Amino acid sequence: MKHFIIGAVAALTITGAAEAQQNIVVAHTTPAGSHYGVGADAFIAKLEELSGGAFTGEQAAAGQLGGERDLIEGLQIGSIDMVITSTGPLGNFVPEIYALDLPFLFRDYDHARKVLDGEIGQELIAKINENNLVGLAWAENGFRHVTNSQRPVRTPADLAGLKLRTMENRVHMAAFTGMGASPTPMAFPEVFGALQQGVVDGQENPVTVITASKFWEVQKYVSLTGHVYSPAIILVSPILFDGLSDEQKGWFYEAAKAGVEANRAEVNRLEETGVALLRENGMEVITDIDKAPFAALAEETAYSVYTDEYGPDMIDRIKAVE
Ligand code: EAX
Repeated sequence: MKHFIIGAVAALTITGAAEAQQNIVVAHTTPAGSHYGVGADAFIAKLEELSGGAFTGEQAAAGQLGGERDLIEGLQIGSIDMVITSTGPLGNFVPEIYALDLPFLFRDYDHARKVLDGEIGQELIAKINENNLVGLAWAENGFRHVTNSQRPVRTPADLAGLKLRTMENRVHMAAFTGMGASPTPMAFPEVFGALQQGVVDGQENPVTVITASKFWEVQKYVSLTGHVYSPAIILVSPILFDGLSDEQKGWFYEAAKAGVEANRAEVNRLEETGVALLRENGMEVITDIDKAPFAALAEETAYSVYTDEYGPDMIDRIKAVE
């Protein structure tokens, strides 16, 4: 009898708490300590603070809930709350986003952040919001570089015959076909195993991801090609978001800003320290790369994927941002 009473009181307390609290799961594909993980933690901390604990949060890191395409689909059907994802698979849902994945488009980090934080970034978030998704803010993955297990890559000729994993992104696949590699699209959670088993020879990702995923365990060479800037975005399920009050929505936007700030600071840190880490872990880093021939080939094949449908206006506008 005594036990029964204690049990009943405890159950009431838990029920009360459950009604007041909502736990938000932030899913992504890289490890919990990565640039996305740091961003997710900052988002969660800010959301908890602004809501006075009404919202709590946790990460579902390292692709435990699926690859980025699966995660985006999950947002649309409401099985996933929130996602931090690269734009890699997003063009499959919102084709206008392909503009951001064009190779050799952004000059540097300042240029990319200025575009994404400005009018163009807002316009593209509006497009995302028209497609059964809610974009909160642009975050960052970083400039991508080619790694492989076979040989140092310095010129497009060195890519010939290399089986290279790309994201599930038509622009990237076209770019690598143009540069002479054999692109193999694959979801990120499968990449480490595919490299390990030799299903593919190489892959391309920013220093952020190469270090977080310890690709040095399965790759010998990294060429600092910086062939494409990889944006990331913080997305929330429209099913979750539509159920929030305006005040609560405001907390999510505010918390997303804190997430982006922490994420970009971590990208900056890894841009400064990451290459040394790759060397320390035995990778041969190829830095003497003439990007011009890569750019010429990539642009020839990749830009038309976007311009055939939408014309060159957006590209010109992005390039014009100082
Ligand atoms: O967003 O798929 C990729 O290569 C991405 O860069 C990775 O999932 C992080």
